[in-house]
Amino acid sequence: RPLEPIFMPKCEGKVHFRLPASYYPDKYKTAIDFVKDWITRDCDETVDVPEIQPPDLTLPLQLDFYDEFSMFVPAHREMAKSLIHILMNAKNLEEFQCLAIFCQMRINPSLFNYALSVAILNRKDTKGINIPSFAELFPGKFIDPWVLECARKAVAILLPDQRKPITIPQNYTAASFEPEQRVAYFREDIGVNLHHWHWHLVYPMDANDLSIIDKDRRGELFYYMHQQIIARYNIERYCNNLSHVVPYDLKSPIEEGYFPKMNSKVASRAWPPRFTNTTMYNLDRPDVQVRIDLSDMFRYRDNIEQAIENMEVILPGGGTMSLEGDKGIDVLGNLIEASALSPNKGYYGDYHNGGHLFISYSHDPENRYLEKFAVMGDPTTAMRDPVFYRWHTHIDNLFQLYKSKLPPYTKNELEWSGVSVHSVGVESAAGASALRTQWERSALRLDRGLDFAKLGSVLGTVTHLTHHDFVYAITVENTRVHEVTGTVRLFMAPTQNDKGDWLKFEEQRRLMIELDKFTHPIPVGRSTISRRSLDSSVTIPYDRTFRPQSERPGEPGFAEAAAFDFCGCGWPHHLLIPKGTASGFAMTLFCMITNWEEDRVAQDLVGACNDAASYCGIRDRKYPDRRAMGFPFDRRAPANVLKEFLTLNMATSDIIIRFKDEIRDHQNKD
Ligand code: CUO
Repeated sequence: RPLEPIFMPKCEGKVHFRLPASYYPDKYKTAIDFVKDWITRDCDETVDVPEIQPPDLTLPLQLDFYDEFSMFVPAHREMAKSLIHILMNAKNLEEFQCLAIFCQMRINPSLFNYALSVAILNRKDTKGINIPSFAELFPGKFIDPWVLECARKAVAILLPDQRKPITIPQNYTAASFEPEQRVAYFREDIGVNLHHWHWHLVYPMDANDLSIIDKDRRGELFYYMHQQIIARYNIERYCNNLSHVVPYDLKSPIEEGYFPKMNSKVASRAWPPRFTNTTMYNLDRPDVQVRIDLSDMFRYRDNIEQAIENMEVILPGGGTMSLEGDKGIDVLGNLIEASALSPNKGYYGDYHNGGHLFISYSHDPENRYLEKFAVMGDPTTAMRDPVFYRWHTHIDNLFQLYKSKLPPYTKNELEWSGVSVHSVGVESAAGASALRTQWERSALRLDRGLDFAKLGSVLGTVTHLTHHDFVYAITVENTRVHEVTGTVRLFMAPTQNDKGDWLKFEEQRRLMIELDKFTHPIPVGRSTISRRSLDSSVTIPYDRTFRPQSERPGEPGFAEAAAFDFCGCGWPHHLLIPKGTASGFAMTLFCMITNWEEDRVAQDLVGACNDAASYCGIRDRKYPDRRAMGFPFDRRAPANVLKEFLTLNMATSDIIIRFKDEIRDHQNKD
């Protein structure tokens, strides 16, 4: 069990792993004698861990144990690359485990956890191994530190059955008169932040072995997944009387402040805040070997825009690479991010990552006050900050500039002759054409994130947005002579902005959020397709965000816990539907059915975790749809309003999202 905080009891599964003395760094040698009996007290069995050849940890050890790790810092990426390489090259599972145990006690915990998780997600022999939820291991990155203090006290003083769940407050980072606070429930949602962390874990930006990075359409997925986050956030803003996000390009002060009120578990310090109207300055941070001027960023941006204008990228030797064709958006995604697959980092820079760095060090660009990076410097915490959405809107605008250069889809490319969609609708307890949302209280285990925690769990309860389950009903007609298979594409977008103005097609298409995509047989004649919201290809089930409480075989929830590896990536199901409003927020539901024979990617999906493929892809497989991500809304169209865009194989309907300001307790369905 190499993944847990130091000295957490090692025998929850009743097995104690006895380590050779060579595993312990000097700093623990005396401590281990002291706590040994306590650690092994409840163990039934002891297993001796074999000696190993100590790995060369020179590079990863350059990061102090109590420092912060960020994959946006190039020097940290090099350390992570080295450690991932060591873990990936273990000859077999036993050596891998031994190396992990050996490294755990020496390497900075955040760096170690990142490298170990990437290795587990990419080694062939670790498929299905459970990665603990990051929110449980590093709760300080997700919740109010006061809650952790209570949890520490609870585990120190109370027996497990005396411990009551600790309420994790929902609104604690700003006063209610701060307008941005109206969407804090989205930005600070545990599931949203876990998804983002998990996505970047599944799609790391750098590694020695390029096969770890070079996953099918990863550059395009970087663009699409973040585009969808922005669209979803804008809709939440409209529901809360806020206007859409204003892009941020580092040139002016950031109007929004952000005070995270979180403590770092590792460094025992507070995450730095950012005051309102903070200006960007050149970065000179010798502590992380970062020295970059703002003018460099502006030059990179000009070069990126030039590449889009010319539809070709300049390569290091002076040659060029075309951005035309299906692969263009993928190349551009890797170039703008930038991942190690960028065709020319020297010329186009580390642009998107650089923006994260500038913003996250804006409170102390020269290390004058010895302050570490703020929340924008870590994918685990970045989405909490309003400026995340502003920077990513700027990034998305670059992708949209590229997409605007592509010809609109022709009627021929959109239509499917012989198949027409007559209607699409939803049915829920709120009635036909209506969806219901409200608050929900869920439990989260806190004890796994505490060093020296005694046996037994301590729970926290979080309050988050949720919606009532519903069913889509789609009426379709097939006038061909035989049954066909279709790809059903479901999206939703608002009809009006926060001011009540009706949205034009161009505005609406950028706000289209994917709800689901699935294949379905379409028999000859008229038929109805029924689909549960719970089966969405965008989301992971509730239990993968708020983990089952048991880790013991035989107890409820154990099997689901074991599936939390790649399968942890996916939009949290409780946020499938935007909040809506008390009086009802109007949305357009959109359905398109395309010919699966043209969309399909021939591959075997047996055993693959593919229930949240829309934003996360499928492990070791190709992205399961040949069309551009976001199709048919990824390109501009000559239509003024959505109606003018529709072809026979599309349908829309008006729906209302009604929010009820009540809290319910989550009921486990099983
Ligand atoms: Cu996910 Cu900027 O890439 O945060």
